Amino acid sequence: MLDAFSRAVITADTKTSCIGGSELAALKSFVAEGNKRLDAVNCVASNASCIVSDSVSGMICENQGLVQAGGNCYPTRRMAACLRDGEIILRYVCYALLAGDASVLDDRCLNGLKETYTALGVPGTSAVRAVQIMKACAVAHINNTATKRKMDTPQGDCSALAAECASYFDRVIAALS
Ligand SMILES: CCC1=C(C)/C(=C/C2=NC(=C\c3[nH]c(/C=C4\NC(=O)[C@H](C)[C@H]4CC)c(C)c3CCC(=O)O)/C(CCC(=O)O)=C2C)NC1=O
Repeated sequence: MLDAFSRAVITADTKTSCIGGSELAALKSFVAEGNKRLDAVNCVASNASCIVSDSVSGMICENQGLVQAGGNCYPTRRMAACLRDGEIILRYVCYALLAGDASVLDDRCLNGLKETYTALGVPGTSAVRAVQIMKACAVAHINNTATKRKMDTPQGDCSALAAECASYFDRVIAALS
């Protein structure tokens, strides 16, 4: 598992070069913007159950066969497994956002997930739909535009962190597609 710092070392090492000006500048800004990053992670993590339940219910609204006999969210045991998976995925996205690197998400969550889903008959297109909704929710929470759940954080521009978070969801979508 890597973070922004160990990633910079590995990248420099593969080029057999020292960590130079631009890499140091990037790490410096990672540190300088650290509080913003922590707030962004907190915006998502403290709204996790809201984000997950909204996404799974949105997915089901659009495809109600999922909760009928034969659907993969039927019976309640599967519904519970689906909600749990949504929480797991969101948690790993939060770890990646905190570390500033996707490797924890790739290695510990996404590796083999598509194969697991295929083996269990979990429909990938529905899982992707739930992840797309989670992405929209998380971006809104980071940008503090989720009107009914405003966080009491200093006002500032978190669009770069929102985009970074969106990119982690895109990795999940790519891994399940
Ligand atoms: C390391 C992180 C990690 C992940 C990611 C993980 C996923 C994971 N999801 C599973 C099941 C499952 N996952 C789902 C999920 C869904 N069904 C749907 O229709 C939706 C599309 C979707 C929710 C969005 C369901 C329904 C099951 C149970 C399937 C079954 O037993 O038939 C299973 C099989 C074992 C179990 O049921 O607990 C695993 C291993 N486990 C882990 O340890």
